[in-house]
Amino acid sequence: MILASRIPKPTSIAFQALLSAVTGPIFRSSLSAATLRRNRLQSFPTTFRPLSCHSHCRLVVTTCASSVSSSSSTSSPATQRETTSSLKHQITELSERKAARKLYNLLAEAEEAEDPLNRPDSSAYRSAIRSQLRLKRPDLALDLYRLRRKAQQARPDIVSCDVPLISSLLRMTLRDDLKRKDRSTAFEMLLEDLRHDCAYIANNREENRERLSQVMAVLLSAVKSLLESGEANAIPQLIEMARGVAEGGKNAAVEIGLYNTAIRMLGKNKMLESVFEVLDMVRLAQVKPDNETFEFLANAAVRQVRFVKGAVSMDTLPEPLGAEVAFVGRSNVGKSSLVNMICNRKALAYVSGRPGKTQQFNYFLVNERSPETQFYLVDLPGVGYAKVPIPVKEEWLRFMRQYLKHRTSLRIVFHLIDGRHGALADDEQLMQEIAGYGKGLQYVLVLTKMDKADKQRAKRSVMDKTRAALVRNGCSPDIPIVLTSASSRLGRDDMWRHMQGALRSLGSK
Ligand SMILES: Nc1nc2c(ncn2[C@@H]2O[C@H](COP(=O)(O)OP(=O)(O)OP(=O)(O)O)[C@@H](O)[C@H]2O)c(=O)[nH]1
Ligand SMILES: [Mg+2]
Repeated sequence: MILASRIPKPTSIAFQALLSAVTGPIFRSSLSAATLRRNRLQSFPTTFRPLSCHSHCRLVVTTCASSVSSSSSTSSPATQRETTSSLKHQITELSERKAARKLYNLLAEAEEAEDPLNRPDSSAYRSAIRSQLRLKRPDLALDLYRLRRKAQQARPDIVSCDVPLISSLLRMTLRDDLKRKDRSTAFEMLLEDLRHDCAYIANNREENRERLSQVMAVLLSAVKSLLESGEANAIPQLIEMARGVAEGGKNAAVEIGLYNTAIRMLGKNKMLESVFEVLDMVRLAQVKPDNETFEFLANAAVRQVRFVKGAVSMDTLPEPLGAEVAFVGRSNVGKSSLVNMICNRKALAYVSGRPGKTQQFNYFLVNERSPETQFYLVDLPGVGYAKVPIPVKEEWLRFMRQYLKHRTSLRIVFHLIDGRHGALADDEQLMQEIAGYGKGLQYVLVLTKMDKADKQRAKRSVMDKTRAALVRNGCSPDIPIVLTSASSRLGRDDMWRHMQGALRSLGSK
């Protein structure tokens, strides 16, 4: 009855993980005749719904009520409507009287009713749980949710996963002062249900456009709540789920503000790896990042930065730290400007229209107070057209060659080339040298001042020419090329993406 062909191929490991929880039982229909007879749904078409249950999960088929005989039922739909409305009336009344415990008992007793049609339905549960939350009784709200969950195992008419409800519960559970242990048990349960919903969405993307965004919003706000309550352990799980949802493409789009908040909060909690994962989601969900996105990213990656030293020879270099990132290129190409852009600072490195401004290897120490993520950014003097005496220029060049070749803590070299002109003779020479430096060094080409080369064709042509120059000079054609502009701040995320490798190897979370 359940056809494997209706289940789209999972698109990621994350989804495979999610799906592995449900695929086993997919081929076992849990639809018994009795279940079908009990099915009271008025309007559901034939569809798959994941059923959350405690130890194992199943997919059940809910079927159009009209096609199902209800011969075993003693009550008519009219009686059932009466029951539901009477129950709802009592829920409202108890809620107004703030009788939280009685409200719980009401549902618990109704759940025991002999005739299944007299038991609370999804909407009765939802309104009772919401009342408990309004009455600031997350403990009872959770107890009711557990009751509903248990009932759900036998009754496919109870909506399997109610995202808005789970969202409210998550928020309240995390905000309210439940005991830590209770909170984490509740959190695990809610997360499990959400995971089932994610699996369901993965299988039924098209029918679930709205749900994609809804789940994404819940996951992102759960990230925020967890960080606020200082419980970051579950975050990787949440992020993995959100990533799975984001792979649904633009259907999972929620406003950029929600992603930004997650980035900001994760950054504050020094969870840089997760920051990049959220950035990946932004891209997957085809949401347009805004200025805040990059600002929060820069703040997450660079918590403190200061100039520490200007070195003029190998002997005067500072003691190596975990990692070092260098910016090389012709004079005036925009190296110092890019350092400022990356760090989200205006005047950290001195910028000038006059070529040859930077005259020593300027070392900037990033994240001084977190030894596990600290590293150096090194702004080098320019090669080529510097208005400095030739012997000085030659000395810089010699020093740069030694540095690039022998500085073992150097992880990435960003080679900047003016995007308007493409690679010149000095650049080609540099490419040739770096190509011979071995594999340990990550080499990235950066085309700068792209605000001035804004025609799409010009961009394409300079990219092609640069790639050809790389190949001509013995470099791999796979060397990444990043387009940047210190004026429009283009390429901030790409620059950070490349640096992330170096930071990761420092053991940042
Ligand atoms: N329009 C535009 N101008 C830029 C950009 N980046 C840098 N500039 C300008 O280019 C000039 C040189 O910038 P710097 O950052 O000092 O260049 P540099 O490579 O550090 O130069 P040296 O220190 O001399 O090697 C300055 O006038 C900057 O304002 C950019 O992306 N767009
Ligand atoms: Mg400079």
